[in-house]
Amino acid sequence: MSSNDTRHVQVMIVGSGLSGLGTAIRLSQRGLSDFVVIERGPDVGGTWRDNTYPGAGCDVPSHLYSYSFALNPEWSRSFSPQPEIEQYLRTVSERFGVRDKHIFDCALTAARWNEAGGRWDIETSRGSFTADFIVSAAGVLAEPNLPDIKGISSFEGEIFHSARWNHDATLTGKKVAVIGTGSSAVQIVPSIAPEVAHLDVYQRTATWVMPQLSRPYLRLERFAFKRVPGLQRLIRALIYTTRELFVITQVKYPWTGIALEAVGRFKMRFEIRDPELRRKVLPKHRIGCKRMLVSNKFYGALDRDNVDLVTDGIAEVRSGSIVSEDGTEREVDAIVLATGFHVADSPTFNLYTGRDGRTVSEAADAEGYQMYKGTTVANFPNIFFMLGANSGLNYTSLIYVIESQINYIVDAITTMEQRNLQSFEVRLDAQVEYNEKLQPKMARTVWVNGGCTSWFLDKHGNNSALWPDFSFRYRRMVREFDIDAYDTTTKTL
Ligand code: N01
Repeated sequence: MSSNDTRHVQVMIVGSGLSGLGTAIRLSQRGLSDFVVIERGPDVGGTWRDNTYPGAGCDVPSHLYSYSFALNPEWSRSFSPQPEIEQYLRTVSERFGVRDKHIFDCALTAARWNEAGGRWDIETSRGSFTADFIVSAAGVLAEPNLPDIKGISSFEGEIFHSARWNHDATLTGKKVAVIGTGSSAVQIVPSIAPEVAHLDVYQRTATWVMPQLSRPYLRLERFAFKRVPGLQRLIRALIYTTRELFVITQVKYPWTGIALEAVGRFKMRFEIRDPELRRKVLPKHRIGCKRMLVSNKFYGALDRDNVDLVTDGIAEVRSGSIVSEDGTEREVDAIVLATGFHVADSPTFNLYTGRDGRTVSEAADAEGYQMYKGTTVANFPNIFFMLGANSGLNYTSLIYVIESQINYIVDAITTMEQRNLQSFEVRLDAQVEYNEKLQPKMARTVWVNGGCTSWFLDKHGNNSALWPDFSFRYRRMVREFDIDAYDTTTKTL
């Protein structure tokens, strides 16, 4: 690794989605310029660059789904479509002057902690680096989960994952299957149903669907967002507070969940004519156990004459058909895999090797996927995992957590500089104590006792994805780098 071509940086940011881009901007605002962002794709945007499926959009209101330091009066709708968010991120990267800090089409291939040097040795598809600190901002919903279904590799038609939409494939007039009924599928199904000849939607688990309140903004409103001082901040605060109440549904008081389930049942009655279909889409778990879906068009699309909801499991895929477990064979020209992502088992975690020679994945296999305050891990000095274990939110804007973690990271790096420190590593006892306090809260949530499985759970059945409390409490917890929880070493001359 120590060839002359190896470039040293103080901070290497891996990934340029919302987390990595935001970190780059805040580092440069704090006068820290010795950093680079490597991005495996051709541009910034992360999940909002990759998910280009028909109907893709955000189910968190636009004014909250923006950086606090880059409000956007130009949002065209109350809930933004994917192309607008992707464009917003590109514009922000230009406006804050961090594009030239990026190396695009550059994938991390390995990062190993160098104990003697007190730094990371890093291999990428575009050369070697060393770095004092790594910010892993690779994204939670970045690695498509491709289902291991018998015969799937023998399928001869078009087949692709929702996050890798093949825009060259024509679905118009074709027999199409969508596998999965999560947040991606509820947007895809209504978008393609009117154009395909026939659509089979394979549902493994029915999930609660809530009303979608999206509407275009009037010109007058957009004018006001631009001209009325504080208006956007006020709207953000109102949306933030309303969304924060959702956590009560999932963490605290079940009666609010019962009320929302009543809304869900009413929606089914109102939007679905076929009683058999209504029976099939009625969830068996408590609302919020899986991420609530948001759509006014999904049930209507399932109720169309050219759409069938298949609830018998998939037994096999053949060259031109899908066979369900009841033995029915359905011909199909194209398959869309709306089957979600690797989260706790993301392949990204195989790339980082810590002080004891184990990768993050190996450590997680042995001890469970746990971190300290959702971002640092014992045995892995000088690295931050953005949106790491138990720092996700499923009811409000993830950008709120991202900006909270950026505060912590920037404070950590400046503290290390001010104190002339070389390395930090969270103490194992601090990490264990933190998680021991977190788990009883988690045990009360609907995510673990609501009668479902979901991508929130790791392979040990623990919810290692979500933060089980109000998001403002998370922000308060990481407002400054608590160096006492860390072992540190001093720089040598
Ligand atoms: O993925 P998912 P997603 N055979 O994991 C099914 C965010 N997001 O891409 O429920 C058959 O939710 C699986 O079935 P089951 C949001 O945070 C946001 O839809 O496991 N089926 C499920 O139905 C979201 O939570 C937005 O039984 C299989 C589906 O595939 C996250 O992304 C939009 C299967 C996967 O659902 C992920 O959403 C889109 C198999 N082998 C995404 N394997 C918005 O803001 C999996 N499934 C609107």
